[in-house]
Formats: sequence, C-alpha cells, structure tokens
Amino acid sequence: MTSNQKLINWVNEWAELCTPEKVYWCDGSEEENDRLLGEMVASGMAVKLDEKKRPGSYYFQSDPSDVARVENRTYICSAKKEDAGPTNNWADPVEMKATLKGFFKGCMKGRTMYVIPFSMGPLGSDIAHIGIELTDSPYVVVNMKVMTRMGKAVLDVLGNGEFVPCIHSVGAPLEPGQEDVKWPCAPIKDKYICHFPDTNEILSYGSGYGGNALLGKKCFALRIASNMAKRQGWLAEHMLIMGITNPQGVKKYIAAAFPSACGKTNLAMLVPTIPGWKVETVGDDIAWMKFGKDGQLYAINPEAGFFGVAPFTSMDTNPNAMLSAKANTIFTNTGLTPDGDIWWEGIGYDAPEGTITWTNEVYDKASCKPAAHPNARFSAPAFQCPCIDKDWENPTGVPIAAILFGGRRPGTVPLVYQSFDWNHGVFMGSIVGSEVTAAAIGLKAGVRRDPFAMLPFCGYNMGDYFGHWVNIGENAPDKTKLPKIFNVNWFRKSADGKFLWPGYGDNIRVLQWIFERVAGTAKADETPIGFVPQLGSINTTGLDGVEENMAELLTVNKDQWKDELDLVREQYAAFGAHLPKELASQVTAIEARFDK
Ligand code: TSX
Ligand code: MN
Repeated sequence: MTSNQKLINWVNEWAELCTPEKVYWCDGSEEENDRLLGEMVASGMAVKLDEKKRPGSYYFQSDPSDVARVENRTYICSAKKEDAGPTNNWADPVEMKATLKGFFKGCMKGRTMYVIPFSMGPLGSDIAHIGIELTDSPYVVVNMKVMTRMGKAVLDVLGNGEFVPCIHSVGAPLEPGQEDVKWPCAPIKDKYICHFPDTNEILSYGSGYGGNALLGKKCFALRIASNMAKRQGWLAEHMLIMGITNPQGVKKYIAAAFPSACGKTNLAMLVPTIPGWKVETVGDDIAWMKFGKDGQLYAINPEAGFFGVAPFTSMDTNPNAMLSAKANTIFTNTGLTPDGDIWWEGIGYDAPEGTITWTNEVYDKASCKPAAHPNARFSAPAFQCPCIDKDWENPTGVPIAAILFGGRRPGTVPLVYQSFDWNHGVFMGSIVGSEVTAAAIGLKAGVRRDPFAMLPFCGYNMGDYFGHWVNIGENAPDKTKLPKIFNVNWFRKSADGKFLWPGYGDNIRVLQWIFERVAGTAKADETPIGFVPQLGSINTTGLDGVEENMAELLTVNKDQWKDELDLVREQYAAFGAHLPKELASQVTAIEARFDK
C-alpha cells in the first residue's frame, strides 16, 4: 500500500516490539469499517443500534476506570523541563522512552496491530498534516474513521513525505486461550499519554478512551501541532470555527475558545433567534490558522467529525448536534434503550422502561445513578450536520474576522467586550477561566484559569505560548487585517443568582454586535477593560424581560476588576521570565486607566 520506506521500517520496528498476532493496514473503506464493527458486535464489545431508529450506529460501554482524558498521566517529554513549563507534567524523553518500551514490549500479544494513516485537515491542504496511528483497538479504528480523513487515500498523498508517528495500545495483551474483556485497558497507574515535541512523536499506553486513544485529536492536533505552529509561525488552537451571515447576505467567520462546560459545541451549531441571520459550522473543537497570500488569517478544521459530550444535548439545546448523530454514529457510555436506541440525561424525554446504564445495569431513576456517564460521547460525521458550512473542507480554509474568548463568570465580566488591539486581546485570552464552586473536590472556590482554553492542550511552556501569540500579531503580513478580539460571557448572574442573559440561540444578538463592530458600525463605550456595547446597541427586539438586565450585563465595576487584576498577577507569577512583557504591561495599563 505504500513505498514509504521510513513508514514501513517504523511499522516493522513497533510490530517487533509489541508482538501483535498480525499487522493490518487500514484502507479506510466502508467494507473495512463494517467488518470491524461486525467483529466487535460478535465479540460483545459493541451493540448494533436499531437500524430504523439509529441507522449504521453502534453502542459501546467502557471500563468504569477508563472514562475520560487522564491529565495527571499526560506528559510533555521535551529535552528541557522548562520547555514544558509550569502547567504541564514533564518527563525526561530518554527515561520516558525507556519506561514506555518496557510497557509496549509484548503489549499487543494476541491482538491485531492496526496501521491507520490519517490526515488532520482536508487531504492535500497546505494547512493539513498527516499522521499514522498504530493501535491494537478496533474501537479506535472506527472512531478515527469518523473523526479524521483516514485510509489509503492518505498514503497516496503522503508518498515519501513526513508523518507524525502515533503509537497506541490499550495495554492488555492476551495470553493464548485467554478470553478478551468488553473494554480492555490498563489500570490508571499504568496509563501514559506522552508527547515528544522535539521529535513530533506520540506514545499512548493503557487507555482506550477519547483523547487518550484517538491520537489525531488532542495529542496531535493540539499538543504536537502547537509545537509545530510555534516553530513554523502559525496557530493550533482549541477553537470552534463558525460562519455568520447577516440578513443582507454578508458573511464573516469567527473562531472561539471556551473552557469545558461553556457550550462550545452548542455555539458552533447555534440556531439564531433573530430572523434573517444564519450560522454555519466549520468545526466545533480545533482550529489550525495560517496567514494567506492576501494577508488574512485563514482557519481549517483539522477534524472530520464531532466527538461531543452527550448528556444535556437535546433538540432544544442543540438540534444540529442531535441531527448530526441521527445515523452512522458511535455512542460511548450513554444509556441503551430496550428498543435499540440510546438515551442520556437531558436528552429531552424520559428514559424508556428497561433502559440500561453505561455500567450495564437496569436504569433506576430513583437510585441517583445516571444512565449516561457525564462524559458519555457521540462520534458523529461532520458532513451530517444540517448547518455544516459549504467551505468546511475548503483546503485554503476560511478567513477569520474575529476571535472570541469566553468562560463561565457569574460576576465581574460583561456580556461582551472588545480588545483595544491585538496584544490586549492576547491578554484577554491569557486570563480566560470559569468560576468553580468549592464542590469541585480538592480545589478552592474561585476562578479556575484556563488560558486560551489550552491548559491541558498546550504542548510547551504556556508563557512562551503567550509570547507566540504576541509574535503572530507583531509579524502579521498586514496588521490591519488581523482578526478583532472579543470576550463573551453568557453566564453573568444577578445578585440573587439568576442568569441575566438567555443564552443559546439568543447569543446571535451578541454575535450581531461583534459582526457590526468588525464592520465598523456598532456603537461602543470605551472603558478601562476595552470597548463595551453602548446601552441599546445590542439587539434585544422580541426578548422578554432582558432589556432591564442590559445595564447590569454590561457593567464594568472598578472594585471587582481591581480584585480580578490581583488574581491575574498571581496567575502570571507562575510563568516567571517566560511571561511576555507585553502581557505584564497590560495589567498595569488597565489599572492606570481605572485610576485616571
Ligand atoms: O451552551 C450553552 N450556551 C451556549 C449556547 C449557544 N449553555 C449550556 C452550558 C452548559 C454546556 C448555556 N447555559 C448558555 C449558553 O449560552 N447559557 C446558559 C445559562 C442559562 C441556562 C438556562 C436559561 C438561561 C441561561 N434559561 C432561561 O433563560 C429560561
Ligand atoms: Mn475540546
């Protein structure tokens, strides 16, 4: 299938170490996909869902110990510890390789080693990159088929070119005659998700779940790609990409970063409540951005599917996600209904009698045990999304007019505000965070910072990453064409704890203001923290009981911001000499504007 000798040698080397029963090169065909899914149904790992209710779709339950990304088992193995920075686990690359070689030795015994050629980004795009994942998990193969462009066509594009080597094992060798389990994996202490940024390698051992195992996504498209992007002068970001068209037919694209639990996928697929406005989706999770020949910043979605959190996704909160997952979708750790469909908390209707939970018990509403694990997922092909953008696979990408940051902030942060310039926008990205309650075990209540929503995904020193963002602005081919930068906060609350903003489809009203700021028409007040909408400049037509909240939603309170800036200073202290002076000076500049 390939004459790439480097690739062939590499596969042989790892096959020799892992000693699988056989090596299988994935061609990415439908027959191959059907065959693997059929084998998994036969072995009891998968359940085929009802062909009428959920055509071409399958259901999986993971091991109860293997339900999410394992950040404390995730390592950046750069030569220098300082290059991993204060926000990552670091391990010496030579020592970690030796440790991992021990784990990988014989780890695929009794299993098949699948070779998965995949492209992150449209095949042949200048912005795209190719990876090869070796895995002993057929579940990973069928998920990679949804989430990436995968198979023989990728090898054709690769030719004798470079690829990012990704090695994955569930870490559960089978002795002769040993029966397999439904979801093989290793105990948590033996799980390792390791990145070698100096050589662009990924080694993942012991987990079969999501970002631990589908190595194209968080490991490659964010942690390794952020390193490549820094070296090569582009951006690999944890951002959705969406197109917004106004009633006059003018279209602009935006990219947006949010920490978890802010409804990023919901925003990417938003159904506008103002007549005449249209939202279309390019991607819901990751953006790779490069300057085009015209000096504008262009973004591609490196993925080909949505790996969405299932619970609380419904026809009310996100109809486009629900419709994306109508067919040809893989469900993991949701509930399973007796008529062969899936169910989860917040799906919008009651669980049918006899629904099975993700732990394979009969669901009992009174037991307080949910049917779906809170991190239950659907893997749905992007092309099935009713609002997918016509240019979502355009190899050139889409031009980005605005970049949004946001978080869950019940206080202090207005509904929306715009940065004065690029570096002030970088500052806004660097202080992103969500307020958490003390219930989040082991941590004190307050703002949990998640700069650029990249805390678990930046593959190098976060301080240097801030510097890279500063450099992107500094070295832009045409500074007047840089995206405008905004911060949004759908989650501001009144003193009595009620959400002041309706959110969801009404967020188009905030997007309209952003759209019109970019166009140069919307009115703003200059405040010490940035440009805030003038009262009356956010379209609230048709909204009940929101107009009287607008003043509070747009308030910038000096005392609250002084406290905020004290917290930012604390946060910044962790970066030491790696903190760019351009960001340190933002703190003093904002304070000076308050004191003027
Ligand atoms: O996804 C959300 N978005 C973005 C939508 C495009 N959520 C869910 C967050 C958890 C994933 C939201 N929750 C949003 C929001 O904009 N806003 C809120 C808060 C909220 C919740 C309920 C109401 C209002 C706001 N209910 C009523 O106003 C009736
Ligand atoms: Mn994400």
